[in-house]
Amino acid sequence: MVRKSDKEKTADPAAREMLAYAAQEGLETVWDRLERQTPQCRIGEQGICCRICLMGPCRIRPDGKSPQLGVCGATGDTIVARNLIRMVAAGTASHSEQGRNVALLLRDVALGRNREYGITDPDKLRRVAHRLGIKSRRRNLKQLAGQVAEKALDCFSNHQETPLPFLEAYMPDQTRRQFQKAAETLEWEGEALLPRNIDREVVDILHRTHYGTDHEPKNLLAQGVRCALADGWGGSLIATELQDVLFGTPTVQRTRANLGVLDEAAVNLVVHGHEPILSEKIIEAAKSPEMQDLARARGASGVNVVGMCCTVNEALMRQGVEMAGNHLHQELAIMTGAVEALVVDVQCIFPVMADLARCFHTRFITTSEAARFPGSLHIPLDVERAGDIGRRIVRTAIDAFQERDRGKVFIPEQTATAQVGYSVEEIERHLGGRLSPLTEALQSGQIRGIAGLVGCNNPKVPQDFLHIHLTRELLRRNVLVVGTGCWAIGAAKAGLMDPDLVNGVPEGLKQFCRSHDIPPVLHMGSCVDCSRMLLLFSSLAEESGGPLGKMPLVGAAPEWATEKALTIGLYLAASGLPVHLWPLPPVAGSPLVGHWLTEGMAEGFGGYFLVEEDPVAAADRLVEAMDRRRNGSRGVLNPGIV
Ligand code: SF4
Ligand code: MSK
Repeated sequence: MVRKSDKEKTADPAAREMLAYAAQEGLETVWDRLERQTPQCRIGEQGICCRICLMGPCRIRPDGKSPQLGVCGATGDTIVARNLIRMVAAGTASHSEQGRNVALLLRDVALGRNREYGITDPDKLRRVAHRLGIKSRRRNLKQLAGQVAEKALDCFSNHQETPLPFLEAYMPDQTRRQFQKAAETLEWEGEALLPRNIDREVVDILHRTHYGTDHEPKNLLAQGVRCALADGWGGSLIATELQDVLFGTPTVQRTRANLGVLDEAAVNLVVHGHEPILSEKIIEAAKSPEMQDLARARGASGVNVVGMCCTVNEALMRQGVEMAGNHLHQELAIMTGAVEALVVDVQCIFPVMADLARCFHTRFITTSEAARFPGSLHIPLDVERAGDIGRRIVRTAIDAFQERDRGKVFIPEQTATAQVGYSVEEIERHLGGRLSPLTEALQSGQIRGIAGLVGCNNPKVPQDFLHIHLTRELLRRNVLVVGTGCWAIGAAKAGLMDPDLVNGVPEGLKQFCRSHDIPPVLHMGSCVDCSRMLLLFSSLAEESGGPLGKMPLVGAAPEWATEKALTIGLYLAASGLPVHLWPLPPVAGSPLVGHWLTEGMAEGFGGYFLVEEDPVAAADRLVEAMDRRRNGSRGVLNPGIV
């Protein structure tokens, strides 16, 4: 067992304070559990174990000694490729369920079955309809919403041919042609790499990875790409676009980040997970005079709704809700003793939260039938009574306030100011209604490139360390940084989204940001909003008349932890971007798969993965890739994922 110091666990001073407090109080954290799991299984780390059938489980020896085949004869290459694309299927499914739920809600609003929600952004609805080829003239908003929702729902199961309707409507022609060329290198024909429908691509992976089916690693990986594209140009894109229609397209908001946003005097309600459908109603209820009065009657100063992970990324982009933290802050927030309710929807929620909440007065409230936890208080979201549910949840938090043990309250003071809310529309608005100033700045070299950063925290990496240092190193090299997810919260906590940061960046970037009144680090939203980055990048490529793979654009998922982050990385790399990852994905057991993800992808798609632990070296490699693209060559730089 390797013991890490608090400094090795997190780069966040508020988290360090909480870790010291947790140790003093005897409270366990994710870092303690990781220590007890260390050293982790080397065979699992390398992706060479298989549990697909009951003749197994099988494992391949990493040292080349026997056994080198599973009981059925599967090789390490097949096993690694199968395991990897099963992760991609799970990532696609997770984002896409969010998209499906939003599409179903929009359909019900359009049909008048749901009166709890409405169309907050009619202009966005018209823009989406226009993209989808739906004529808006002489149609009222609800008719239009109904047709958009049906088109979105078609992407899930009805549409059986290539490509799915949202991809058809949104993907620029030259990006589409890029995939035809890539298909040839994989011996797939025409547009076969473009997804047919989202559900089908997930099912296809589960089918072809079933015992005794597809054993050709490259064929398996090609299906992984097709499924990841169903996420980027399907499920995630649908979630982003339709959430904007229902809840509003993000605009610039000022907010604050870190545990100091918890208010000792108030009822603190933390929303956590990914979906905005319920959190919008909770925020609405908490702001109501009725709930604020009730809180004051119970001795609190009011109700303070803050959030974690991507639920807060959604809420802050539209309402300026403050960020209590990212993935590894979830336990720490409860340990402050000042949280009356932690309300979760889906994904990235530790299963231990119910037990931890019981050590305090905190109500751990689950709301999704897809995400139940033993020991939680379950208040299911019924979208037809969402207002009532929101009020019930806020009332539950207010009731818990009286049970708060004042002696157990310990809130670190740290907060940082952040300016957030950069949808593609908002970026365009700052650039005078078009993206051409950004394209020109890239072409002239005023800005060296754009990096899209995504992803999680992972206790194997000091929390936020890579997020902060890779971002700083990229800025230092005159790169505009955009991003989403827990990276965005980590960057905000570290002050990297403070608009004053512009004063410290190189001249070209500084002048560009100042003349367009944007900061050099742009918060573009939640995990599903990586689709905003995909749209931004492909629009820039379209404007400049070349494929994405020739633009000085890169991606990175430092500190990634989830299957969703891998899927995002794969659709960005398949779209033509060099994508940095750390930690190493579970592919070290197959040099063939490692080679395909680097040189193989570079040859077929233009994009590829690079793996690097050191933020300075990662920034160097990403910037070198940008420069090479600017100079017309897009070869792989220092390939070698393994
Ligand atoms: Fe073993 Fe093959 Fe079954 Fe996998 S599919 S568990 S390698 S026998
Ligand atoms: S919440 S997927 S830990 S970014 Fe979207 Fe954070 Fe990663 Fe979950």
